[in-house]
Amino acid sequence: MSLFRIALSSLLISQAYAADVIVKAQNTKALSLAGFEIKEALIPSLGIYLVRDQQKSIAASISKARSLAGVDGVMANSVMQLRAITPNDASWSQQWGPKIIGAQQAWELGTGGHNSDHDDVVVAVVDNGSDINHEDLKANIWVNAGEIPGNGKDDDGNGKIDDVNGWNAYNNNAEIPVGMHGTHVSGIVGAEGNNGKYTTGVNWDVKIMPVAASSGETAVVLKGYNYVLEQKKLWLSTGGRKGANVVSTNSSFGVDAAKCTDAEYKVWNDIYEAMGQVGILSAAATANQAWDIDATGDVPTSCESDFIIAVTNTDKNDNLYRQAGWGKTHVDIGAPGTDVFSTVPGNQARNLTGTSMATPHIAGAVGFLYSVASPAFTALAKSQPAKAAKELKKIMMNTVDPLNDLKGKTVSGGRLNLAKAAQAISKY
Ligand SMILES: [Ca+2]
Ligand SMILES: [Ca+2]
Ligand SMILES: [Ca+2]
Repeated sequence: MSLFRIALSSLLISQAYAADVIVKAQNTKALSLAGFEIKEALIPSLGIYLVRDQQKSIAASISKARSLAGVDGVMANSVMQLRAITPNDASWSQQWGPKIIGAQQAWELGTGGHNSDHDDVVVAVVDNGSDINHEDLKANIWVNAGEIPGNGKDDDGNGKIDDVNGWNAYNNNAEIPVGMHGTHVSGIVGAEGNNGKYTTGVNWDVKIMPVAASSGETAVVLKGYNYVLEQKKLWLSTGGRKGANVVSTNSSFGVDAAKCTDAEYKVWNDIYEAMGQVGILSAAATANQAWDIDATGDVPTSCESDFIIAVTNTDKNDNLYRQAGWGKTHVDIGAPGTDVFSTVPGNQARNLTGTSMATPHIAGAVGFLYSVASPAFTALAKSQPAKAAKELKKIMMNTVDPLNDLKGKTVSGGRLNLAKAAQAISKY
């Protein structure tokens, strides 16, 4: 129960074990005489016991125990449940996505940002750029602590000049373009939550690393991913003093009907594997086509790496969107992607639809799960990052809400349930 970070005053008494009550008594004699079975001494030094009797209702048992001499206090043996949290963001009412994945319950365990060792959790949004000055994003954009902005020097020695917030692989510089698509995706991962403005991301708090690299050109894609890979390697090798604790990439782009095994795309799989080895899962959007991509192929979602989480698009009725790919072997999971309200450039927000919108729910969830994971999982993520990543993916896949529309069409057969995944990893 202590796993739930809820203030005692906010507990919901939602359920109780029939006829079990907790009493504080000077001794157990009167209780025994009155027919109470002393089940357990909970805190012997304070005279607190768990007792049971044959009354049909808790209220009757409580009232009977209260009537006894020497009994100082009686209460129900309540079971706590995760209480739903409602953030105050202006457009929350339009955000069906977080609601359907159980984010409100998951947020009882934490709202993102840091792991149990207080390290920042970073999600790399590999896209066409991001409006890093958007009022609902700027607090959650990653900052490279080792880099002095705008001095024309590579202060942290990673070979990239002035890379303060991320990287632009199109132009080989640190200027992050303001991309509409990437801004929307970024907001789904981590628009600042509960600040009264716009929307909330899956994470209220997280560090988003914008990497401009979504492209049909493999060279650009590889350079973008390589930036992420090198930052994570640096973070691991310096014990967190340099680099970035990237746990997930979001890739809401791809090549329709392409085979990952073809020579020109084979290296894509290699980079997902390399990132996986340092504990980075890659959430990838499958095609916006009513296709079985096991048959048609797709890059990257038909690539074989275990570190890819291939995502398709479900709507608010938990149906597979009419223009979204599936694949029993290659498409892992569904997530909200239809009419998703999120941030767009110029301090705006709007609805967009696509596997592009589904995928950042998963990338955001990966970041979120690292933030609520148990200390044992955090330790594993440092000592064996690849194993931790696979364990996290397995938990996410095993805790989905099964959907008729995704049965036999996806590996997991369901849509993300963030609350269940969060509870599982918090007990890892
Ligand atoms: Ca640098
Ligand atoms: Ca610099
Ligand atoms: Ca907000």
